[in-house]
Amino acid sequence: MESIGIKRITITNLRSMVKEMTKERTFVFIKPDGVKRGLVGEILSRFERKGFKIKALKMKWLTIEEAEQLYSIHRGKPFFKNLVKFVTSGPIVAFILEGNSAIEVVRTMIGATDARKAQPGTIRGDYGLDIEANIIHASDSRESFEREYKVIFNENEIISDY
Ligand code: 3AN
Repeated sequence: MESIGIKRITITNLRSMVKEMTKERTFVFIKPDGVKRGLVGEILSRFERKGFKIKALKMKWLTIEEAEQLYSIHRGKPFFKNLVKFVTSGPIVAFILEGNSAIEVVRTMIGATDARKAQPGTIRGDYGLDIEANIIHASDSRESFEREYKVIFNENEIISDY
């Protein structure tokens, strides 16, 4: 009886247990240039088709304080002021994605920071032509994710499993 019970647990749950263990979240936002150019649907669609689950989604106009918080690691760099000005120049669309190795996979999908050098097939490679107006941001580590998503989302705005 006992061994049958163990066997049943292994077969029916193994796949979902592995999926659960490899699940990771990342924070992404489409910058004002991407929103103004009408790329929201196209970009969300790429992530959905790839297999990521959207766990939270919000359109908003960042305040200067929020932008400074999001980019706090760049404070003091020569481009910081222009970066804050740029990301507050129009609304953004922010979201949290969940899936296997989300941070790494989404970074690959968005492409290099300098959109002029980003590979064709990546979001920046296909739609951007600039290092500032580079369409999209995505967390580059778990630490960045933990810091960044809290600037935009409350815990109760993240949808639990569906
Ligand atoms: P990424 O967005 O690829 O993570 P970061 O974190 O190095 O790149 O830079 C954050 C943002 O700061 C970039 N998306 C870009 O808009 C801006 N940025 C970075 N480096 C420069 C630079 N040398 N000149 C102007 N803007 C820059």
